[in-house]
Amino acid sequence: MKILVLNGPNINMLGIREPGIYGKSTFADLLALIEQTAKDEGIEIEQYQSNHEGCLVDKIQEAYGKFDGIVINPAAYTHTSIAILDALKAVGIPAVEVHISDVSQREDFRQVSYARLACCKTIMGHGLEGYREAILYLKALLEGIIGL
Ligand code: CA2
Repeated sequence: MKILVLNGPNINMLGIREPGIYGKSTFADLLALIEQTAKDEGIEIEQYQSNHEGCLVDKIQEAYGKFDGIVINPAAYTHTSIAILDALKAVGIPAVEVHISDVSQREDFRQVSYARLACCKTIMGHGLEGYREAILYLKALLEGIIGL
């Protein structure tokens, strides 16, 4: 089983500012948590972060035929990017949307998620742990233990 974990703009700055919203953990901590989850669960995982919308679209397209699932935190592109939505729809790979913060309790402009329209589940407000939950959810889905 191969899962692609994608992170959008500024996620690489985690832990540097706004600990009240995103916590004190760093991006390196996030990468390590995902690596450990992959090891524990016997899943092959590739991680990719970009500050550029087109690079994220390219990575989603390249996942076609190679990955069984996608975990994606599109960050600010969540609220603006029809291109990421279309790419997720185009590849048709089961995808889970993750947000570190609870975007439902934040500014109005964060209430829209285009990516969500192509995702089978959204996990928000669980901090970095949300990524682990997303991976476990995809694993159960892909193994047929749970349904959509
Ligand atoms: O809660 C999330 O995971 C978000 O996707 C994080 C994005 C934000 O634009 C989304 O609305 C919700 C922001 C990524 C991190 O931005 C930082 C800002 C300041 C300091 C460090 C990171």
